[in-house]
Amino acid sequence: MKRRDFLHATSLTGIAVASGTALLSCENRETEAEASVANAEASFKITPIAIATWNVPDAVGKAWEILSDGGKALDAIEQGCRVEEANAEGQSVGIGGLPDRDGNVTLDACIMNSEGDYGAVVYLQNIKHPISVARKVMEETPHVLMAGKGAEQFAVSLGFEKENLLTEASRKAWEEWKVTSEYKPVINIENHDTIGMLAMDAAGNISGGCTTSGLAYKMAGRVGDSPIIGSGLFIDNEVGGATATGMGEEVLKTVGSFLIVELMRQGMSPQKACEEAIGRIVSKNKERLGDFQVAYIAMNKKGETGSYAIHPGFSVTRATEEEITNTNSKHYISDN
Ligand code: SD4
Repeated sequence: MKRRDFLHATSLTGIAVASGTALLSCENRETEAEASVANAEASFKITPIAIATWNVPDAVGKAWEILSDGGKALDAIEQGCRVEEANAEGQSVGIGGLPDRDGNVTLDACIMNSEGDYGAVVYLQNIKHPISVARKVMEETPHVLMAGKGAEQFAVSLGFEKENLLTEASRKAWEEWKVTSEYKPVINIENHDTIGMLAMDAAGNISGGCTTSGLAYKMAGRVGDSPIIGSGLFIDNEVGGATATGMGEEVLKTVGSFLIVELMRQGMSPQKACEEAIGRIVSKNKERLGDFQVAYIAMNKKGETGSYAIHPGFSVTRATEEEITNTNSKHYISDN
């Protein structure tokens, strides 16, 4: 039963009840109407859910805390992502992120709400929580995307604190890298805390976020897919959402998250849509598949989820009423 029909059935019940004894066999009709409303409610029972790329139980746990308390998906996303951004041991997001070739930690993030609004920051330095700055861009400016110094000044003007994001461990890793200075992204090396997260709240609204320090030892100025609408993240609250991780250049070239949402709009399951989006990348990179990883996760309005990666090693963290789990994703390499 469609939602429109459900509302229609609900108003019919109202009419039947209001007519009271004037209607012959009214009792039966009421019972029928009640049964049909109960069925409709069952088929529309919204169960909140949060999923994220990689093994991030603390972040997804935080998001779940908010969802299970009746909170909004957007708040769950922001608060969940902040957990990993603040984790100094995670070397691919927020504080502790591995720097670019020049030793600068530069952060990218975006957030999208169920109304289709979007905010993002790219090449942000010295601010630990780019996901929150992205939300401020969305909610408090006429813009959607802010970069570098301007984004930093905007954040500082709102009271965000400036701090050194290069931890001792990440500085050491960079010093070691400089010995050879060989730029060769290693599959799943950051295994992993770059976080793409999707959540549906009890009202059935979906939001998403994505936050990262990008690829380790990237060229100064490089920006990946994560903060770019349609590539690293896309939400359409009528359909669902998708988010990406891995080699951003390949996600950008195929506008992967938008593609997945559009495929779901046409009726594909989240799983099949993720597989199709990975398939597009695979078909264009047959000769160099061994060089990089890309993975997607997706969720539709029924709360069904899917994930797919090119290589093994990618996993998805999921929080539902029952539990928080981390499961290995299916991937192209063993399917072919
Ligand atoms: C990027 N997609 O900057 C990000 C990095 C990432 O797993 O997700 N790494 O290309």
